[in-house]
Amino acid sequence: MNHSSQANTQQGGQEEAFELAVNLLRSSRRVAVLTGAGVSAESGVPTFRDAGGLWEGHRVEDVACPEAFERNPAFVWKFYNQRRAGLKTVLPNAGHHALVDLEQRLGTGNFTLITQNVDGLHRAAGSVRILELHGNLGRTRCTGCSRVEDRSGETLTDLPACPHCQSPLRPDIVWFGEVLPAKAWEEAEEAVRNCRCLLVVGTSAVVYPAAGLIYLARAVNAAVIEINRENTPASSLARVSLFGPSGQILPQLVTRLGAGDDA
Ligand code: BV8
Ligand code: ZN
Repeated sequence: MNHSSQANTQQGGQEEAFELAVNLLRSSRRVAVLTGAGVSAESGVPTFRDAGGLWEGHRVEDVACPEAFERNPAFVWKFYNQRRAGLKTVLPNAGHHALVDLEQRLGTGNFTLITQNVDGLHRAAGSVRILELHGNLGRTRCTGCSRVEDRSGETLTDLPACPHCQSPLRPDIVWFGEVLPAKAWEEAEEAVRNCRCLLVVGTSAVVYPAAGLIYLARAVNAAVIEINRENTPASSLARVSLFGPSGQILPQLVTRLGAGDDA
């Protein structure tokens, strides 16, 4: 049965859904979390949907892909340099910090944070067990010698060259049509296969294979809890959906989880 409560419906629905979510988390020894751009929205990082999935009138999928980089690397780097510059002014929000608390409460080995985000905010907040499925805006990868380097905070030109072999650098990002990093993906599948609860936060659940992890959770009878501002394809798979901003909902969840301990 799927309990979902719109934040603006009768208080009972929200309270009942919250209670169920807290109980599901409390009774789950191992928890996996899948986050998307929505968890960083309250930090001021625009989601893909906010921009209507567009950047300078182009569909993100048409810019974030190898063909676009092949065709016009400077245009693609302009897209990424603009987002890299935006990261200098953003900080983790209360939702990121609540996920750090949850990891500390469950302990290493019982918590895995799988993120589609490339903004590095989970690590900045202090999360430890993080699997970045789609790469990271701070890192560059050389198209020649394949070296991956952390260049966070640096301002790169629109055609940066490798300091080691002078070949063109690319962002260390998984583009549409590219495979995900094998190790991160295998560990993400493993974490979901072994979890008892999958918390799905701030994702439109339309990008694959990441969204497939939600179906995997169902296949192993793990409880899926969704936190989002609106219905998504994950909502029909969720045992409970909590609708509202994750920066408010996550801290409330973790606080109530802790409160139950003292009771
Ligand atoms: C692959 C890096 C093939 C780039 C990213 C047709 C059907 C199905 C699949 C496909 C298809 N055609 C092609 C595909 C495959 C494709 C895909 O899934 N396309 C989608 C668009 C249909 N996938 C791929 O190409 C993947 N690779 O398939 O390889 C292959 C296989 C074998 C061998 C060779 C090749 C690669 C996918 C990775 C792409 N890279 N990121 C970059 O960031 O520049 S994906 C990118 O978009 C993000 O990383 C993110 O994952 C995704 C956007 O999703 P969200 O994070 O969910 O963000 P979004 O804005 O969509 O939603 C935000 C949500 O938050 C909303 O629900 C909103 O309501 C909510 N929200 C907002 N504010 C808040 C909130 N919630 C709570 N609180 C708030 N305050
Ligand atoms: Zn190089």
